[in-house]
Amino acid sequence: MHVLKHIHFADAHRPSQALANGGQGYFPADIRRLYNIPTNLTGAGQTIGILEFSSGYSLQDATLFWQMHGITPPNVVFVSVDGTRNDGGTSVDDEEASLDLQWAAAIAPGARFVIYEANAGETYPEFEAAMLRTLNYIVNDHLHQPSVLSISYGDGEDSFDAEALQSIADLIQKLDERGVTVCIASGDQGAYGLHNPFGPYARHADAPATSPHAVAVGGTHLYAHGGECAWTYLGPQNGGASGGGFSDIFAKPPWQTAVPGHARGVPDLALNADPASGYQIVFQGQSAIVGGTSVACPVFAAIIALANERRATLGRKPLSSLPQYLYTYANKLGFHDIVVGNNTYNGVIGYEAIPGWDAVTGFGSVDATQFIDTLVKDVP
Ligand SMILES: [Ca+2]
Repeated sequence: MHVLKHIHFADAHRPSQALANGGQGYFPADIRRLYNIPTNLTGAGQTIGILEFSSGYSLQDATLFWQMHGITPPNVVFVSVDGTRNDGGTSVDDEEASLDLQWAAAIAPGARFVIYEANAGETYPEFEAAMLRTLNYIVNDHLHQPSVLSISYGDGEDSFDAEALQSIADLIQKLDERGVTVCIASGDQGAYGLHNPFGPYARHADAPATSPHAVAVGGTHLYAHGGECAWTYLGPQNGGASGGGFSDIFAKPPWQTAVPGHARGVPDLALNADPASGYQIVFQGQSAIVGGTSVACPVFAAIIALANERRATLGRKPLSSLPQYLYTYANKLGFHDIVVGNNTYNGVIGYEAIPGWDAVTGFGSVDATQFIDTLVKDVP
């Protein structure tokens, strides 16, 4: 088994017309502008935890990326959950940790970053165990105390043991109750949802993003003028589609009144993820362009750190129960509703982006200024 990352490189052999900056991909300043991210917040005083499974990073790559964009390198702490070392970003499997750190810090450069590293193992049960080990570690990590976590790993629920997924969801609920918002990528294989391309050819929602107390972050295609459609599979040039659908394990939480059916629906929201409108990173000394809900997730986690920073200045606790409040305050949060596209993938007919919540992009992307204002003023 390979590690279940939700990352896609842009296809260098099929350069997309949509890539920003003359084909270099989006820069931090573009994403800040297009999502209206407040310029007076940096995440100062906040700690963002990033979970990595057998994926290391190079601080040299990250520092080069930040310096290219005028970002002061943040404080980065490496924490090994189980003795797994940071391999320094030297493996081909290290794009995940690299992009997570580079882009979360691009949006919240004043925050402190804690990289929780664990061994992914070789099998699904080993990966489940690594996820449980890491979440348990963070529950007991009174030293670093992150207020938001970013998890860009997962696979269709069927790949995992239902009991293990329940245990993971219980830990996520415990973290959320303590003021740790857990953000999880909804996957890059559309409604099909499996990394394994050989079936079964049916709809699979992605775990652990289906955990009811996690925020599931899906994917869009972001145009340079700011309009968006769902990340929709067009062919090898854009490699995937926004993960989304309905859980076979978790019932619909009471706050998902906007969601059809009786199951937990994902994603809750979405940000740019299509590699054809991808993000620049520096990897092994070179510029590269990446996409995937793997990037949308740390960008969203960083926006939550900005909201918590503003809440702290007003004497308010870090956000808790955010998954619930996304639905309660959906009309005030400044969502950009996405109504074009679908997540059909690998021969499995997916869902359509429609007005309001949909199982491709959730409520859509955000106007971050309005989103944060509501999270600070209206959410207890
Ligand atoms: Ca919609």
